[in-house]
Amino acid sequence: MKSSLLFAITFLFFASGTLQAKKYRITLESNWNQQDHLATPQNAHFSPVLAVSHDQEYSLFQQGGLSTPGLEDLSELGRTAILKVELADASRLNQIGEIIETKNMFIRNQTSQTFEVEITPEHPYLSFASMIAPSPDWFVGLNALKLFSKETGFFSGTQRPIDLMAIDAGTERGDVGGNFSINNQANTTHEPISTLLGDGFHAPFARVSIEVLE
Ligand SMILES: [Ca+2]
Ligand SMILES: [Ca+2]
Repeated sequence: MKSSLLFAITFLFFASGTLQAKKYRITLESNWNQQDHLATPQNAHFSPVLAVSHDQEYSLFQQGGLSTPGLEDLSELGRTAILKVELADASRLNQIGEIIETKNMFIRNQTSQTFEVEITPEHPYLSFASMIAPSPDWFVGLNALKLFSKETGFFSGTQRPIDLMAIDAGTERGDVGGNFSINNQANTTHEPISTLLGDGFHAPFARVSIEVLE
């Protein structure tokens, strides 16, 4: 009796220990090329990635939804300051786990980058965004990829690379394939966030793969 109770306590201790957190390595690889995307400007780059682990209340972006001022500024100019204020607000509501920010990735001399994000049962989702730069208001990103669930635990192993198509933040005009310019007219009212279609948008701009770190 005594030993089985001890076993139960020990088991619970280890079970909860493994439930606490896991680190994931995220690899973002550029696929931006002249042939698929009609042009690769001299300064073609992906702006600093802003990545977060979060709960189900928080949303960095959602297809069909409207951009927040923070996502607008990231998508149009690659800036993260406003988004970080929004994240600080969400943090106060305990919606945010970890926040990671990388550096610009100029595709002439760097075509992939990695960063690590910690996932916990409390903040089981991964989201990130990075501007396709220069562009009117286009970005690549992931919205709420679930890496932990109560039923199956932490995602383990390696996620096959996910294609990241160009997403329109809906805040600026000029959404024509090959228009890699930041000088475009604003949309007077924001349009829903949507994947860009047509010439220059058929192929992913980047791919992301995710692997658990033991
Ligand atoms: Ca747009
Ligand atoms: Ca704007």
